[in-house]
Amino acid sequence: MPFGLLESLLGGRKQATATSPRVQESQDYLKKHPTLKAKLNAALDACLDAQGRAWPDEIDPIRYVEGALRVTPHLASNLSLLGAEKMRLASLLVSLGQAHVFDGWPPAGARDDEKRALFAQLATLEKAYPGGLRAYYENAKTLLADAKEGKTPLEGWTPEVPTGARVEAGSAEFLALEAIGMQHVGQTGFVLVAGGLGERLGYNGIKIALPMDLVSGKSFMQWYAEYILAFQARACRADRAIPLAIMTSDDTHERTASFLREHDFFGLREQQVTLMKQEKVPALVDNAARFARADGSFLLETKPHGHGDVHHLLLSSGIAQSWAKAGVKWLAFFQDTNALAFRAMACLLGVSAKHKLEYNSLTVPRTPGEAVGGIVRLKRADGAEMTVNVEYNQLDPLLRATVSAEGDVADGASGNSPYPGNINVLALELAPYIKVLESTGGQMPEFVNPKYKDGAKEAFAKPTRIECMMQDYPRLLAPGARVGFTQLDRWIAFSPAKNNANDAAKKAAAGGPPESASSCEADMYSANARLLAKAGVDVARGAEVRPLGIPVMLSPQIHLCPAFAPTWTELLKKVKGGSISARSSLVIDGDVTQLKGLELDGALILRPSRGSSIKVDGLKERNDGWALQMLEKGEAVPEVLAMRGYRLVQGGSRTLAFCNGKERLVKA
Ligand code: UGB
Repeated sequence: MPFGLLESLLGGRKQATATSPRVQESQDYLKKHPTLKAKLNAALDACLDAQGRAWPDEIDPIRYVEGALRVTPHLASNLSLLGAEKMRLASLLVSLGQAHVFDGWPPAGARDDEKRALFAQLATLEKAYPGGLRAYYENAKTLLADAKEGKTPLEGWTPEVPTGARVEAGSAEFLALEAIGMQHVGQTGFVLVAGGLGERLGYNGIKIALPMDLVSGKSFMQWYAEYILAFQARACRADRAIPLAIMTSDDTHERTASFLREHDFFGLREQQVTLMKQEKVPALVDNAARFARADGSFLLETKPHGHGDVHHLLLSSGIAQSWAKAGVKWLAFFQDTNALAFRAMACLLGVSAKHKLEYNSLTVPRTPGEAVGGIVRLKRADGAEMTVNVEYNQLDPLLRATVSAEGDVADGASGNSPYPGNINVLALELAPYIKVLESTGGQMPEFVNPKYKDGAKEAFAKPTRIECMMQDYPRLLAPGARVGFTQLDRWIAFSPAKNNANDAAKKAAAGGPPESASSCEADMYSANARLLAKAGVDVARGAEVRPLGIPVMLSPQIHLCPAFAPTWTELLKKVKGGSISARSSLVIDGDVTQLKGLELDGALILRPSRGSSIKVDGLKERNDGWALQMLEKGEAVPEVLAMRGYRLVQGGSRTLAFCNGKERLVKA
């Protein structure tokens, strides 16, 4: 609303200019309510103080007055608590049909701190969502109306199998792409989305603090930090650091910040790491998008808005822009518990750079029905087309409604879905990304998924909210934008820890990947065994075991730290021949410059300290070794073991940990 109108309403501050009946009505009303008039004056002063900031358009003066006094008598008896900004928020809520939020408020003097807490929460919610609470409410109403009518965002689109780079892990093409990727990794900014609580995993800590394997004991976070440092050591000048942004949420922020501080940022410089906290959004109780109130307080109930918030946050925090100024050309997004993603990172960046892709998602062959989205080329009758992720819950209905009566099934020959599986490891070119976000204000496509209680789709079983996903970014791009994918074998790129043991066992029994803490650990050992085998090491494989009913191959246990070989190319250069027995444990944790002819039957830890290195040439090591021991039912153990169902018993082992700042040759 222009100042003139508000001022005319208040009368006497300036010459009244507007004379519409509504203004007249409002003026009369204000005459009868001097307290409110004083409040409005204060609000106007606050706006004038804010140097030229216009009175927010969304404030209709009549509703403002009504909202404050007539519609919400509970608020009227609390006027003494409300300054200009609180008045603005209160009237905004009233104008959005949310006056119920103030129901039950006692007059000023009682529970005032709780009332102030609501306004603090509203201010946060208003700021966090692109376009504020009004935009949230309007988007929610539209999406809820569409959901009620059964409309889907994919209506009118027909799916096709997309084309992209399908690369065989370890092939000449893979190695060539790694080489290109390594030329670009020094100009990459990494983005970890770690705002999820991991309810499915059922772990009480933050997921990035979970040990990814028991032989090294390293957390996922340590692994990611070590990888970034290994890339940095190979691709950057000494004064340059590869930046990392971590998206947190109320559920993870404090614990992430203190975890990083406690571990001295795992060797990263503190300034290299930025945390950006995503805020939740109001939960909605009905199709009118009325906000839900939290039990036992005056606060609103809020729910996560999804990992798509990462784009808005990168823009609104200024991180994307400042990285671009510092010479960053690419962004690499990754999830919290998929350690293997980094084994594929150089290849992914290589594909992006080679094919000049604005957006490139890493994919793996998808098991039909699996809870990962499918990458699909969508075409419309008017000629429009786009290559996007179709989320797992939408893929089957889309296929049934268009090209396949059977829905989300295997393509016959391979046993896999014909649609590549999205694993949310994304490489984006930064400059066009910033332009797109600036033009959209960081607003992502959204969806709503209410669970209705009744056939008329009027009542919800529990409050819902609108959500967005990071992989929906290509939907914002203009036709012709360079969007692609990079398909790699699953063993080298994807094995997250997402499910608790019970659910994982059920998933495995149904023929899908278990994605538990144990399978994630086992798949890392297996990938390392395969990598060494490809470099000519004779690696024996142990038998499958079934801790907590989940079938996994946990032997031998091999940990190859990023500093040893962040790429397959480097691993091939450093490793030559040798053998590792099935009962062995090998931990390479530091600068091992050569691993030639190692014959291992037992446990060996190579851990040169920073600045020192180890060169192995024909070392033969045999000792009692370490063993994985299955837990007894109900045994009292730390959570990280209980969720796995086994422990590591450290018997005889040999550790080489030189620290003299030189290279030490270790022979037979
Ligand atoms: N995350 C956040 O940071 N904030 C949030 O609000 C929510 C999550 P989930 P989901 O690779 O297996 C995704 O919950 O949503 C972080 C893709 O949509 O584990 O079931 C969270 O901390 C799907 O297409 O995943 O499914 C975690 O790091 C497929 O790629 C990440 O976002 C699937 O992941 C993912 O959150 C998969």
